[in-house]
Amino acid sequence: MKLERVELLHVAIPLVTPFRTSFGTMTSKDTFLLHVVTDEAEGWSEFAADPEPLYCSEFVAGAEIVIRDFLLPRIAALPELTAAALGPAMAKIKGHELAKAAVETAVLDAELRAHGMPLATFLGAVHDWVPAGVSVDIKNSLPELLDDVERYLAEGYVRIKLKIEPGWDLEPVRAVRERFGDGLPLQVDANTAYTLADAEHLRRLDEYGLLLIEEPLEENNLHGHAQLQRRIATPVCLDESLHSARDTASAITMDACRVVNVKPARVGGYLEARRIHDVAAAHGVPVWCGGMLETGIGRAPNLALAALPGFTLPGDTSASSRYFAEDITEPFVLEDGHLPVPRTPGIGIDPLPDALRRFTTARRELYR
Ligand code: OSB
Ligand code: MG
Repeated sequence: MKLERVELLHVAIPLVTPFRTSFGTMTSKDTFLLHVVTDEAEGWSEFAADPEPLYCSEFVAGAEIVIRDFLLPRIAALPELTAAALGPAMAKIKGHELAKAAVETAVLDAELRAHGMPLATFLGAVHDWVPAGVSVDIKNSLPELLDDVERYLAEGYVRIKLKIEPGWDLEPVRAVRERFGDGLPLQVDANTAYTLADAEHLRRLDEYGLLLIEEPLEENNLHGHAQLQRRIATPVCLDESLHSARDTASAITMDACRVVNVKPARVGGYLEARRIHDVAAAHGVPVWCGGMLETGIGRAPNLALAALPGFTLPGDTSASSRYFAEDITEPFVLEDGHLPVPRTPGIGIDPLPDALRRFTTARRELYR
Protein backbone atom coordinates (compact mmCIF):
# COMPACT_ATOMS: atom_id res chain seq x y z
CA MET A 1 0.00 0.00 0.00
CA LYS A 2 0.94 3.64 -0.41
CA LEU A 3 0.06 6.21 2.20
CA GLU A 4 -1.94 9.04 0.65
CA ARG A 5 -3.52 10.98 3.48
CA VAL A 6 -3.88 10.96 7.26
CA GLU A 7 -6.59 12.95 8.95
CA LEU A 8 -7.11 13.50 12.68
CA LEU A 9 -10.59 14.16 14.07
CA HIS A 10 -10.99 15.39 17.62
CA VAL A 11 -14.16 14.02 19.14
CA ALA A 12 -15.90 14.66 22.46
CA ILE A 13 -18.71 12.31 23.46
CA PRO A 14 -20.54 12.71 26.78
CA LEU A 15 -20.48 9.72 29.16
CA VAL A 16 -23.83 8.56 30.54
CA THR A 17 -22.44 9.00 34.06
CA PRO A 18 -19.14 10.42 35.37
CA PHE A 19 -16.38 7.77 35.71
CA ARG A 20 -14.33 8.21 38.89
CA THR A 21 -11.11 6.31 39.55
CA SER A 22 -8.22 6.75 41.96
CA PHE A 23 -6.59 9.05 39.36
CA GLY A 24 -9.49 11.32 38.43
CA THR A 25 -13.04 11.78 37.15
CA MET A 26 -14.06 11.74 33.50
CA THR A 27 -17.36 13.11 32.22
CA SER A 28 -16.78 12.71 28.49
CA LYS A 29 -14.62 10.68 26.13
CA ASP A 30 -12.43 13.40 24.71
CA THR A 31 -9.89 12.09 22.20
CA PHE A 32 -9.16 11.80 18.48
CA LEU A 33 -9.77 9.35 15.69
CA LEU A 34 -7.19 8.72 12.97
CA HIS A 35 -8.41 8.23 9.43
CA VAL A 36 -5.77 6.79 7.10
CA VAL A 37 -6.24 6.80 3.34
CA THR A 38 -4.06 4.57 1.16
CA ASP A 39 -4.13 3.76 -2.55
CA GLU A 40 -5.91 0.46 -1.72
CA ALA A 41 -8.23 1.07 1.24
CA GLU A 42 -8.99 3.34 4.18
CA GLY A 43 -8.62 2.64 7.89
CA TRP A 44 -9.77 4.01 11.24
CA SER A 45 -8.45 3.99 14.79
CA GLU A 46 -9.01 5.72 18.11
CA PHE A 47 -6.37 7.21 20.43
CA ALA A 48 -6.98 5.56 23.81
CA ALA A 49 -5.69 8.12 26.34
CA ASP A 50 -7.23 11.31 27.69
CA PRO A 51 -6.53 15.06 27.53
CA GLU A 52 -4.52 14.84 30.79
CA PRO A 53 -1.70 12.37 31.57
CA LEU A 54 -3.36 10.87 34.67
CA TYR A 55 -3.74 7.20 33.71
CA CYS A 56 -0.45 7.12 31.80
CA SER A 57 2.17 9.60 30.58
CA GLU A 58 0.56 10.07 27.17
CA PHE A 59 -2.18 12.61 26.45
CA VAL A 60 -4.25 13.84 23.52
CA ALA A 61 -2.38 17.03 22.55
CA GLY A 62 1.03 15.38 22.96
CA ALA A 63 0.07 12.37 20.89
CA GLU A 64 -1.02 14.57 18.00
CA ILE A 65 2.46 16.13 17.84
CA VAL A 66 4.23 12.78 18.18
CA ILE A 67 2.16 11.28 15.38
CA ARG A 68 2.45 14.29 13.08
CA ASP A 69 6.13 15.14 13.58
CA PHE A 70 7.80 11.82 14.44
CA LEU A 71 5.71 8.79 13.48
CA LEU A 72 4.06 9.72 10.17
CA PRO A 73 7.27 10.97 8.48
CA ARG A 74 8.87 7.59 9.24
CA ILE A 75 6.02 5.50 7.93
CA ALA A 76 5.54 7.75 4.89
CA ALA A 77 9.15 6.94 3.96
CA LEU A 78 8.48 3.18 3.82
CA PRO A 79 8.77 1.76 0.30
CA GLU A 80 5.77 -0.49 0.99
CA LEU A 81 3.28 0.34 3.74
CA THR A 82 2.20 -2.66 5.84
CA ALA A 83 1.19 -2.87 9.51
CA ALA A 84 4.05 -5.29 10.20
CA ALA A 85 6.62 -2.77 8.92
CA LEU A 86 5.44 -0.03 11.30
CA GLY A 87 6.94 -1.36 14.55
CA PRO A 88 10.50 -1.39 13.22
CA ALA A 89 9.95 1.94 11.40
CA MET A 90 8.75 3.65 14.60
CA ALA A 91 11.13 1.88 17.02
CA LYS A 92 13.63 4.75 17.28
CA ILE A 93 10.95 6.93 18.81
CA LYS A 94 11.03 6.10 22.50
CA GLY A 95 7.84 5.13 24.30
CA HIS A 96 4.53 6.64 23.08
CA GLU A 97 2.93 3.22 22.81
CA LEU A 98 -0.60 4.62 22.69
CA ALA A 99 0.25 7.00 19.83
CA LYS A 100 2.00 4.18 17.95
CA ALA A 101 -0.99 1.91 18.52
CA ALA A 102 -3.32 4.48 16.95
CA VAL A 103 -1.11 4.67 13.84
CA GLU A 104 -0.64 0.91 13.58
CA THR A 105 -4.32 0.10 14.06
CA ALA A 106 -5.51 2.50 11.34
CA VAL A 107 -2.95 1.09 8.89
CA LEU A 108 -3.81 -2.50 9.88
CA ASP A 109 -7.50 -1.72 9.35
CA ALA A 110 -6.76 -0.40 5.84
CA GLU A 111 -4.50 -3.36 5.02
CA LEU A 112 -7.04 -5.95 6.17
CA ARG A 113 -9.83 -4.20 4.28
CA ALA A 114 -7.65 -4.30 1.17
CA HIS A 115 -7.37 -8.07 1.69
CA GLY A 116 -11.04 -8.52 2.64
CA MET A 117 -10.00 -10.05 5.98
CA PRO A 118 -11.62 -9.41 9.38
CA LEU A 119 -9.23 -8.48 12.21
CA ALA A 120 -10.60 -11.41 14.26
CA THR A 121 -9.54 -13.83 11.51
CA PHE A 122 -6.12 -12.20 11.19
CA LEU A 123 -5.48 -12.39 14.94
CA GLY A 124 -6.67 -15.98 15.30
CA ALA A 125 -9.99 -15.52 17.08
CA VAL A 126 -11.83 -18.70 18.12
CA HIS A 127 -15.11 -17.23 19.42
CA ASP A 128 -18.01 -15.36 17.79
CA TRP A 129 -19.17 -13.88 21.10
CA VAL A 130 -17.13 -12.74 24.08
CA PRO A 131 -18.34 -12.52 27.71
CA ALA A 132 -18.64 -8.95 28.98
CA GLY A 133 -17.53 -7.69 32.37
CA VAL A 134 -18.09 -4.16 33.61
CA SER A 135 -15.84 -1.74 35.45
CA VAL A 136 -17.73 0.09 38.21
CA ASP A 137 -16.24 3.40 39.25
CA ILE A 138 -15.83 4.87 42.74
CA LYS A 139 -19.16 6.05 44.16
CA ASN A 140 -20.15 8.52 46.85
CA SER A 141 -21.90 5.87 48.94
CA LEU A 142 -22.36 2.11 49.33
CA PRO A 143 -26.11 2.19 48.45
CA GLU A 144 -25.24 3.97 45.20
CA LEU A 145 -22.64 1.30 44.44
CA LEU A 146 -25.00 -1.59 45.21
CA ASP A 147 -27.70 -0.06 42.99
CA ASP A 148 -25.26 0.22 40.09
CA VAL A 149 -23.94 -3.33 40.51
CA GLU A 150 -27.50 -4.65 40.71
CA ARG A 151 -28.43 -2.85 37.49
CA TYR A 152 -25.36 -4.17 35.64
CA LEU A 153 -26.06 -7.73 36.78
CA ALA A 154 -29.70 -7.37 35.66
CA GLU A 155 -28.40 -6.25 32.25
CA GLY A 156 -26.42 -9.49 32.05
CA TYR A 157 -22.79 -8.56 32.80
CA VAL A 158 -20.97 -11.70 33.90
CA ARG A 159 -18.21 -10.13 36.00
CA ILE A 160 -17.92 -7.04 38.17
CA LYS A 161 -14.77 -4.96 38.63
CA LEU A 162 -14.74 -2.39 41.41
CA LYS A 163 -12.43 0.60 41.23
CA ILE A 164 -10.74 1.04 44.61
CA GLU A 165 -8.51 3.55 46.40
CA PRO A 166 -7.46 4.07 50.04
CA GLY A 167 -10.71 4.69 51.92
CA TRP A 168 -12.84 2.87 49.32
CA ASP A 169 -11.66 -0.74 49.27
CA LEU A 170 -12.63 -3.24 52.01
CA GLU A 171 -16.09 -1.76 52.62
CA PRO A 172 -17.34 -1.76 49.02
CA VAL A 173 -15.95 -5.27 48.43
CA ARG A 174 -17.59 -6.58 51.61
CA ALA A 175 -20.90 -4.87 50.73
CA VAL A 176 -20.97 -6.33 47.20
CA ARG A 177 -20.07 -9.82 48.48
CA GLU A 178 -22.74 -9.64 51.20
CA ARG A 179 -25.43 -8.52 48.79
CA PHE A 180 -24.62 -10.62 45.71
CA GLY A 181 -22.93 -13.68 47.21
CA ASP A 182 -19.67 -15.57 46.92
CA GLY A 183 -20.50 -16.86 43.44
CA LEU A 184 -20.24 -13.46 41.77
CA PRO A 185 -17.03 -13.17 39.73
CA LEU A 186 -15.53 -10.06 41.36
CA GLN A 187 -12.23 -8.21 41.01
CA VAL A 188 -10.76 -4.81 41.94
CA ASP A 189 -8.60 -2.19 40.22
CA ALA A 190 -6.51 0.31 42.21
CA ASN A 191 -4.84 2.16 39.30
CA THR A 192 -1.55 2.46 41.27
CA ALA A 193 -3.18 3.97 44.40
CA TYR A 194 -1.25 1.97 47.04
CA THR A 195 2.34 1.36 48.13
CA LEU A 196 4.04 -1.72 49.52
CA ALA A 197 3.49 -0.24 53.00
CA ASP A 198 -0.21 -1.07 52.45
CA ALA A 199 0.48 -4.82 52.02
CA GLU A 200 -1.13 -5.84 55.33
CA HIS A 201 -4.19 -3.76 54.53
CA LEU A 202 -4.51 -5.26 51.04
CA ARG A 203 -4.12 -8.74 52.54
CA ARG A 204 -7.50 -8.20 54.20
CA LEU A 205 -9.04 -8.45 50.72
CA ASP A 206 -7.97 -12.11 50.62
CA GLU A 207 -11.05 -13.30 52.49
CA TYR A 208 -13.38 -12.06 49.72
CA GLY A 209 -12.26 -14.53 47.05
CA LEU A 210 -11.46 -11.94 44.39
CA LEU A 211 -10.41 -13.04 40.90
CA LEU A 212 -7.55 -10.54 41.04
CA ILE A 213 -6.30 -7.17 42.22
CA GLU A 214 -5.27 -4.95 39.32
CA GLU A 215 -2.25 -2.61 39.48
CA PRO A 216 -2.24 -2.01 43.24
CA LEU A 217 1.21 -0.34 43.30
CA GLU A 218 3.17 2.20 41.30
CA GLU A 219 3.44 1.96 37.51
CA ASN A 220 6.49 -0.09 36.46
CA ASN A 221 7.24 -1.28 40.01
CA LEU A 222 7.55 -4.96 39.06
CA HIS A 223 9.72 -5.76 42.07
CA GLY A 224 7.19 -4.19 44.44
CA HIS A 225 4.34 -6.16 42.89
CA ALA A 226 6.34 -9.38 43.31
CA GLN A 227 6.98 -8.49 46.98
CA LEU A 228 3.28 -7.79 47.45
CA GLN A 229 2.29 -11.09 45.81
CA ARG A 230 4.39 -12.92 48.41
CA ARG A 231 2.22 -11.37 51.12
CA ILE A 232 -1.29 -11.66 49.67
CA ALA A 233 -3.27 -14.59 48.24
CA THR A 234 -5.33 -12.55 45.76
CA PRO A 235 -3.68 -12.85 42.32
CA VAL A 236 -1.90 -9.66 41.26
CA CYS A 237 -2.87 -8.47 37.76
CA LEU A 238 -0.87 -5.77 35.98
CA ASP A 239 -2.22 -3.04 33.71
CA GLU A 240 -0.19 0.22 33.77
CA SER A 241 3.13 -1.60 34.35
CA LEU A 242 3.08 -3.73 31.20
CA HIS A 243 4.13 -1.97 27.99
CA SER A 244 5.37 -4.91 25.93
CA ALA A 245 5.69 -8.68 25.64
CA ARG A 246 9.13 -8.37 27.24
CA ASP A 247 7.69 -6.58 30.31
CA THR A 248 5.09 -9.32 30.52
CA ALA A 249 7.70 -12.09 30.36
CA SER A 250 9.74 -10.34 33.09
CA ALA A 251 6.72 -9.80 35.33
CA ILE A 252 5.55 -13.39 34.99
CA THR A 253 9.04 -14.75 35.72
CA MET A 254 9.28 -12.59 38.86
CA ASP A 255 5.78 -13.63 40.02
CA ALA A 256 4.77 -9.98 39.87
CA CYS A 257 1.77 -10.82 37.72
CA ARG A 258 -0.48 -13.90 37.82
CA VAL A 259 -3.08 -12.41 35.46
CA VAL A 260 -2.54 -9.96 32.55
CA ASN A 261 -4.76 -7.05 31.54
CA VAL A 262 -4.09 -6.65 27.80
CA LYS A 263 -4.85 -3.21 26.43
CA PRO A 264 -3.63 -3.10 22.84
CA ALA A 265 -3.12 0.67 23.04
CA ARG A 266 -0.91 0.43 26.13
CA VAL A 267 1.46 -2.01 24.41
CA GLY A 268 1.76 -0.30 21.01
CA GLY A 269 -0.99 -2.09 19.10
CA TYR A 270 -2.63 -5.39 18.20
CA LEU A 271 0.53 -7.11 16.95
CA GLU A 272 2.28 -6.69 20.32
CA ALA A 273 -0.99 -7.48 22.12
CA ARG A 274 -1.09 -10.83 20.33
CA ARG A 275 2.53 -11.51 21.35
CA ILE A 276 1.57 -10.80 24.98
CA HIS A 277 -1.33 -13.23 24.64
CA ASP A 278 1.13 -15.83 23.33
CA VAL A 279 3.73 -15.27 26.08
CA ALA A 280 1.08 -15.45 28.82
CA ALA A 281 -0.55 -18.54 27.30
CA ALA A 282 2.84 -20.27 27.14
CA HIS A 283 3.18 -19.69 30.90
CA GLY A 284 -0.39 -20.73 31.67
CA VAL A 285 -1.20 -17.18 32.77
CA PRO A 286 -4.77 -16.02 31.97
CA VAL A 287 -5.29 -12.75 30.09
CA TRP A 288 -8.30 -10.50 29.62
CA CYS A 289 -8.97 -7.46 27.49
CA GLY A 290 -8.96 -4.12 29.28
CA GLY A 291 -10.73 -0.98 28.17
CA MET A 292 -10.29 2.79 28.03
CA LEU A 293 -13.95 3.84 27.72
CA GLU A 294 -13.58 3.49 23.95
CA THR A 295 -16.07 4.56 21.32
CA GLY A 296 -17.15 1.87 18.87
CA ILE A 297 -14.01 2.56 16.81
CA GLY A 298 -11.78 1.36 19.64
CA ARG A 299 -14.20 -1.24 20.98
CA ALA A 300 -14.57 -3.23 17.74
CA PRO A 301 -10.91 -4.28 17.46
CA ASN A 302 -10.76 -5.03 21.20
CA LEU A 303 -13.61 -7.51 20.76
CA ALA A 304 -11.65 -9.24 17.98
CA LEU A 305 -8.64 -9.59 20.28
CA ALA A 306 -10.78 -10.79 23.21
CA ALA A 307 -11.90 -13.72 21.04
CA LEU A 308 -8.41 -15.31 21.08
CA PRO A 309 -8.15 -18.61 22.97
CA GLY A 310 -5.97 -17.31 25.84
CA PHE A 311 -8.55 -14.67 26.84
CA THR A 312 -10.07 -16.94 29.48
CA LEU A 313 -11.43 -14.21 31.79
CA PRO A 314 -14.22 -11.73 30.92
CA GLY A 315 -12.87 -8.32 29.92
CA ASP A 316 -13.83 -4.68 30.46
CA THR A 317 -15.33 -4.73 26.96
CA SER A 318 -18.82 -3.57 27.96
CA ALA A 319 -21.74 -2.60 25.72
CA SER A 320 -21.78 0.88 24.16
CA SER A 321 -24.75 1.86 26.37
CA ARG A 322 -22.60 1.44 29.50
CA TYR A 323 -20.65 4.50 28.34
CA PHE A 324 -22.66 6.55 25.85
CA ALA A 325 -26.27 7.49 25.18
CA GLU A 326 -25.16 7.77 21.55
CA ASP A 327 -21.95 6.29 20.16
CA ILE A 328 -20.05 7.36 17.07
CA THR A 329 -20.69 3.93 15.46
CA GLU A 330 -23.55 1.46 15.50
CA PRO A 331 -23.70 0.48 19.18
CA PHE A 332 -22.46 -2.85 20.55
CA VAL A 333 -25.40 -4.44 22.34
CA LEU A 334 -25.19 -7.02 25.12
CA GLU A 335 -26.90 -10.33 24.43
CA ASP A 336 -27.03 -12.83 27.26
CA GLY A 337 -23.94 -11.22 28.80
CA HIS A 338 -21.92 -11.36 25.58
CA LEU A 339 -20.88 -9.00 22.78
CA PRO A 340 -20.51 -10.05 19.15
CA VAL A 341 -17.07 -10.23 17.55
CA PRO A 342 -17.05 -8.10 14.37
CA ARG A 343 -16.71 -10.35 11.32
CA THR A 344 -16.46 -7.94 8.39
CA PRO A 345 -13.08 -6.86 6.93
CA GLY A 346 -10.66 -4.81 9.02
CA ILE A 347 -11.89 -3.61 12.41
CA GLY A 348 -15.38 -4.32 11.09
CA ILE A 349 -17.00 -0.97 11.86
CA ASP A 350 -17.12 2.62 10.53
CA PRO A 351 -18.10 5.91 12.10
CA LEU A 352 -21.69 6.88 11.34
CA PRO A 353 -21.31 10.03 9.20
CA ASP A 354 -24.00 12.02 10.98
CA ALA A 355 -22.80 11.13 14.50
CA LEU A 356 -19.20 11.78 13.48
CA ARG A 357 -20.09 15.24 12.20
CA ARG A 358 -21.91 16.13 15.42
CA PHE A 359 -19.22 14.79 17.78
CA THR A 360 -16.21 16.19 15.90
CA THR A 361 -14.77 19.31 17.53
CA ALA A 362 -11.74 19.81 15.23
CA ARG A 363 -10.32 18.25 12.11
CA ARG A 364 -6.72 18.40 10.92
CA GLU A 365 -4.85 16.94 8.02
CA LEU A 366 -1.62 15.46 9.47
CA TYR A 367 -0.20 14.11 6.22
CA ARG A 368 -0.81 14.42 2.52
O1 OSB B 1 -7.49 0.96 34.57
O2 OSB B 1 -8.67 -0.34 33.39
C1 OSB B 1 -8.37 0.81 33.75
C2 OSB B 1 -10.84 3.28 32.20
C3 OSB B 1 -9.98 4.30 31.84
C4 OSB B 1 -8.65 4.20 32.14
C5 OSB B 1 -8.16 3.06 32.80
C6 OSB B 1 -9.01 2.02 33.14
C7 OSB B 1 -10.38 2.16 32.86
C8 OSB B 1 -11.37 1.16 33.25
C9 OSB B 1 -12.65 1.09 32.46
O3 OSB B 1 -11.26 0.44 34.21
C10 OSB B 1 -12.57 0.08 31.37
C11 OSB B 1 -13.69 0.25 30.39
O4 OSB B 1 -14.83 -0.03 30.72
O5 OSB B 1 -13.41 0.66 29.24
MG1 MG C 1 -6.74 -0.95 35.10
